Amino acid sequence: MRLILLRFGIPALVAVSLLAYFGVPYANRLLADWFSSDVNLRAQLVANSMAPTLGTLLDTQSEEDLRNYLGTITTDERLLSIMLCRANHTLIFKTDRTPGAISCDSSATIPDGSGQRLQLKSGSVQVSAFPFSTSKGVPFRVLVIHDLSFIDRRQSTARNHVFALAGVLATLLALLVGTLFWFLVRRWVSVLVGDIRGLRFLDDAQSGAASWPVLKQVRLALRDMESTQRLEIDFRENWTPQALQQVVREHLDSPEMFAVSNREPYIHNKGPDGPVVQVPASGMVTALEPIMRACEGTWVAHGSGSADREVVDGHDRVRVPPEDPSYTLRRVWISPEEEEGYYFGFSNEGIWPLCHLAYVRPAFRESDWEQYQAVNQKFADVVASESRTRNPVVLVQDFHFALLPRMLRRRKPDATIALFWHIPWPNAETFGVCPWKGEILSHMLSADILGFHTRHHCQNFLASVDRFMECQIDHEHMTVTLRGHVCQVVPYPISIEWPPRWLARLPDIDTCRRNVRERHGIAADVVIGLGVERWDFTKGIVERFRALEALFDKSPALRGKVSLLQVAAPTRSKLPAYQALQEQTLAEARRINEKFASANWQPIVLIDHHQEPREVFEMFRAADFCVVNSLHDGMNLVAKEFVAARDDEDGVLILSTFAGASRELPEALLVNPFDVAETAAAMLSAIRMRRDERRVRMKAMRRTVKENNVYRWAGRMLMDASQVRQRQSLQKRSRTS
Ligand code: GDG
Repeated sequence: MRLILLRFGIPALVAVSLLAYFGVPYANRLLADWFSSDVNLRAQLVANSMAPTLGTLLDTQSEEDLRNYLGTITTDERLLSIMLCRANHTLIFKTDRTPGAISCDSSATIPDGSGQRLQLKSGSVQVSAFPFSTSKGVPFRVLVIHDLSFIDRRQSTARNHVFALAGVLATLLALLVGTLFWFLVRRWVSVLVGDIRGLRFLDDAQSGAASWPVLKQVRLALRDMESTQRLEIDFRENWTPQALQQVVREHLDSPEMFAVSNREPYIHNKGPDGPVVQVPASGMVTALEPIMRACEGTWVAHGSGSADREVVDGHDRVRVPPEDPSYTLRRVWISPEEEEGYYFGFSNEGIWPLCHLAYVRPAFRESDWEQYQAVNQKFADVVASESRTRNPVVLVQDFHFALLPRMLRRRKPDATIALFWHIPWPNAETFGVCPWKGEILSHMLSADILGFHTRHHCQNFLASVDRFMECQIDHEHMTVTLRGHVCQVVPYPISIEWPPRWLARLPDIDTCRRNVRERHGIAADVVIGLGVERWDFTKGIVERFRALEALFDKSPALRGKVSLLQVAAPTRSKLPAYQALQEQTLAEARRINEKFASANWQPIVLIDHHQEPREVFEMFRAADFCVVNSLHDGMNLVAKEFVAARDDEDGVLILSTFAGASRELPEALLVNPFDVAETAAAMLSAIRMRRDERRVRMKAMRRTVKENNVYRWAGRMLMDASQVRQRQSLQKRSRTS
């Protein structure tokens, strides 16, 4: 009703007011002019017909005759009175009803043959003057006075009619204009909504709609706005937790935020004096934890620690980080059978080797797939039941939850869902060996945003979709439309917090070097090479040992002068491939150490257990060079952490070209990890590199990691999520209007 009033009532009111203001006075004036000239004509007829008789009567000077004669003439209702005046404007005679305000003298200014309208108290009159002469030639004027009150009456009737007509016309006009405007706006909105979806900016450039100038301007403005937002994100130099919070507040309107992952950020294990907290060795946790600290919200993850159940409340929730709680960890419990099938089986024996070109054959078992589906559904249900709002923002992490986007969408249709894939995406041919490729792709495509580390991974994903799905792919805008749902495929290179929080508690570089040497038995004059990773076959640990062996083979002078300190944090140890890797690693370390070791030096110092983050960062600060020679790696955060730890602008990074990080850190010494000789040569270059070159390279890498920190990673993804939400709410409005 309000809409109708706005659309039609107001324009009609405006039109009637305009007509009343300008139209009615104009019509009044026009009518008055017409009537006045009619009355004047009538007066002339009367005067002309009286003239001969009056001439004779005036010569005889019989007042009685004049009274009788003029009395009969002024019986006409509208002819009020007649006055006869001399040439010197004195009265000869006037009939009874002559208004007192009119005299021969006051009418002297009326030109002969014309009339003048006068407004008297009793109403308006018109006085018309005509010159005549008596039979004897004496001049006199006849004033014919007409009553004009009938004109007033007619004017008022006419005004009422004009008002009524104007009202009807204005209403019709307003209806017409309103309807036209409404259709026009609807058309614009629908074209703009299409544009905003990002699908048709260029496609319909030829269409009629695109040629509407206003629409064109609005489109340009929209595009400008989007690219300004993008620039704001891309060129903001100082990405901090506060900047990220600002994005969440201003662009997303502080929504309910969820992160979902398999690995939890804090694990509570049983210790001799009660639960002990452990930060797991996981790139995903390293990246996401600072984001959740900044954005608060709820992190839903598998409760895998032996004391996890002891510390949660009645809703399986615990506030973390333990030392300064800022967000909620919601633990999900899964049975040993579920863990076996979903985690060890499908995730780690199926998808992990499928996505990494490390030449480990993926295993696909029907029973694993069933557990994978069941656990994905369990997590979707937990997120849906934890959520108190209609449209939360859900950041789904990694390959453990490929099915979650669709499962969650069914429960929360208005949620904004982003799935970030932390590992590489293989080419279509490789992905094609997965028996459930269609199900995986279609579930993933229910997300609003699919993030990968590199454009290359995005392209591999689009190629897989192209090969195995019936849907519409827009390669230019990197979108996939499946059953009307648009999913954006975007590269977001992940990173670390800057500065890493563990650095704050560490001493200066020299002290760190001393501590590490002392703790691991490395002499003061020995160059320290460092490797830190989960004990995974993709990380190239064995290849690294062989490169070290090749170095000592080729440069015997370096024996006794260089040690490789290797942290291998046990991971997925239940799986045969990982057990075999651990055995092989230990055997190779033993073999190489036996080959070169001396009384107080050994080439490889292997730490085969989990380290605290503080210890890891102390090693980064103590090392002369760090080797990251992954056979295949989505990004690799160890490379970035090493750079971040070096506020002395020293240390050399050796980096695999098959790690996503190599795209951002070309100042590292880049190697093909399968080429042992090349890796050995890079180690030699690192040992021999001059201080000034080390500084130049490290400085450049530090700038990159500082600017492209994890807050920017999340900021870009959340900005895109905010655009998705804007589009969705526009679509919704256009559907309901
Ligand atoms: C996946 C992708 C991608 C290592 N040992 C210990 C320990 N770490 C920490 C490191 C680092 C993290 O674990 C490893 O991160 P990466 O990125 O190197 O590797 P993945 O775990 O395989 O991560 C990878 C990442 O996701 C993010 O997207 O970069 O490509 O494979 O932070 O410092 N931490 C502790 N003790 C250890 O013994 N506390």
